[in-house]
Amino acid sequence: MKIGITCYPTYGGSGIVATELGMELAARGHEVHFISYAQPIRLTGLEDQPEAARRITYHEVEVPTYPLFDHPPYSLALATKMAEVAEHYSLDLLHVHYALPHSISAYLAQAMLAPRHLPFVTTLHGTDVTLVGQDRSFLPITRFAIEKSTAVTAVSQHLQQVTREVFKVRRPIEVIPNFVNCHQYQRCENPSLREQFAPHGERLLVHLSNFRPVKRIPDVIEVFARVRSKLPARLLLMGDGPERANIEYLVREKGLDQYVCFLGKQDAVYEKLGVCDLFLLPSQLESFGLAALEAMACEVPVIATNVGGLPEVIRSGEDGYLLEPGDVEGMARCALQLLEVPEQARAMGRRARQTTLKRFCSSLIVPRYEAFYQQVLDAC
Ligand code: GMT
Repeated sequence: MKIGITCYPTYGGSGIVATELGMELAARGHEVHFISYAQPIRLTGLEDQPEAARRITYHEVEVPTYPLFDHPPYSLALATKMAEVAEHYSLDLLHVHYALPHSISAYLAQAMLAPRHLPFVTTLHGTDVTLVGQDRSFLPITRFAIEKSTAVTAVSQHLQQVTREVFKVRRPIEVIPNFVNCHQYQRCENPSLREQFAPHGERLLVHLSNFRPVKRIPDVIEVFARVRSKLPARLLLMGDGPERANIEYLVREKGLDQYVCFLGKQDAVYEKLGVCDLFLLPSQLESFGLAALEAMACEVPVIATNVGGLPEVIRSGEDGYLLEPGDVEGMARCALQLLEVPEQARAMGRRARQTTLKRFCSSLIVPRYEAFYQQVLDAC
């Protein structure tokens, strides 16, 4: 198949899923065209797969600037590029990740190419529905985007249900969960890296996100402070975003700065996850929680919240623990219980890896996308 993929190319779960999907599809023989305003950040490591790399093309969307345009019209530039690429490379379909504005651009591209029919699949990732879609001003256009898509997928049953409730759409929404490449994401005992982060054999906790308020990173710090008061421990914070400065301030205020390491945006997150003992994700809401899955693949148990799609990913008591948002006391108790007996944490981490292997490996999920595309094409 010849597939055009559009996503937000910078850090964020939806862009990561879209990029990993494109690379996996190319490795399976499909021709993949990424269409976006910047090269997707995870589009790396292709030197090791020259065959797949030959099947991947990146098309940059240039947004015209003109004094009249206070707001450069990205959605229109994207629609134009989608139509151009679809025509020139005879794409079979477009797959857009995140409803706004990508589905609307795809809808326009489809209209521009008529009478030729260019189907487009929209994958809903979460914040496009739960945050953006619920802003009243965006609700009608998000609903329109969902209705006009040739087919729609959601990354969890929770998101499927919320989408139906919020937008009152009756059309089918296929649940295809997120995935992780289980060969790449695995535990890697790397004593020198671990020593770099925990030089005195301390327990190593980790959090990875785009540092947005919905992630509740102050709760990560609260839990860590409680753990650290009982056990020697260090905390790695990976990622960056609008909350970073507040968190740095909070860490200093609590006198924890020498125990907390801000790594910023990272490539090859699996290398760092693979030396950690415990992952914290105390989010207010997660439609899936890709970062938690990445940790689980690296045999790192997860303490997260009992919200959104997280219970579909993490079995509380097996792969980690799920608690109510804001329950930092409970999270600290679970963390201590696990970290006080390191073998217990390792055993839970190994179970988390088993869950990942059984349910979320790219080798299981990517074929579901292929089958879904075929179904879409057969119905056209
Ligand atoms: O979490 C974010 O703020 C970013 C957002 C995105 O679209 O990049 O993440 C959403 O999509 C991810 C990939 O499907 C999911 O793993 C995240 O749970 C979801 N975030 C939320 O629902 C808050």
